Amino acid sequence: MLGSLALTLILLAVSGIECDVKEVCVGSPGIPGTPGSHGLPGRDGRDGIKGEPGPPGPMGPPGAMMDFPGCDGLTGAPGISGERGEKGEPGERGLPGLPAYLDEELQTKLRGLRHQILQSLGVLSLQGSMLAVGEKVFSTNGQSVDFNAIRKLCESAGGQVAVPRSPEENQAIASIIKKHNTYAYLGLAEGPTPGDFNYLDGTPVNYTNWYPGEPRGRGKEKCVEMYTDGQWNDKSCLQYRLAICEF
Ligand code: MMA
Ligand code: CA
Repeated sequence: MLGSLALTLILLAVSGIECDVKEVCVGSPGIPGTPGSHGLPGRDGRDGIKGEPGPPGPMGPPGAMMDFPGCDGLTGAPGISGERGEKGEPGERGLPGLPAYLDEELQTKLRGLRHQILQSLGVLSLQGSMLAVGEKVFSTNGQSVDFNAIRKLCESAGGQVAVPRSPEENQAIASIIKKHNTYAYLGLAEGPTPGDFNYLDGTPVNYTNWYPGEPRGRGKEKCVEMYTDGQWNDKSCLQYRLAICEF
């Protein structure tokens, strides 16, 4: 007698229909079987990383072949540098250079410098910061201070207290004074003899423009001021007068 499951399978096979059929268990599972025996050992693993070098071994006994020294050891580290040596003799003289007028590079440099100087002079003149007369340039900072302060101011700027040595220079200084509507000290000082005036380097004055009757300080007025009309007066050095320098 065929069970209903077997009958179903037969019917399915005969009809040509294929499908999976799971076994359907209705009762409780049986007791698990006993575990199998251990398998065979696996293959060896890969080598481990290299260990630290061991400590040096003890020194060996003195060898029998003392006549044959071993090879040299490795070269030691370089020592610290020695002291600097004395300066050597100058080298041989080089070839003669070109005359300046044939040195194109030098001429180009000089043309550039000339251009820059002319630019600066143009700007300073236009701003009224300087007045050029021949080789000289006069300039004021607009401040009125005593004679010694003017001397220091001018020297610290690389110049000297302005002093006219010609009618043109006198007129130029006078124009600055008029513009500031004040008087200015000139770069002159009375020497030991009353009435004798010198430039600040000690050389005697060789151009003057005294106001009529001056100098009349008789040794008591050791400085010289310029009035707004350009005439000179000997005067105490402790007044406040316009600082005008020349360069
Ligand atoms: C002041 C002083 C002098 C100058 C006379 C001119 C009174 O003194 O400026 O230096 O010579 O005036 O009168
Ligand atoms: Ca005077």
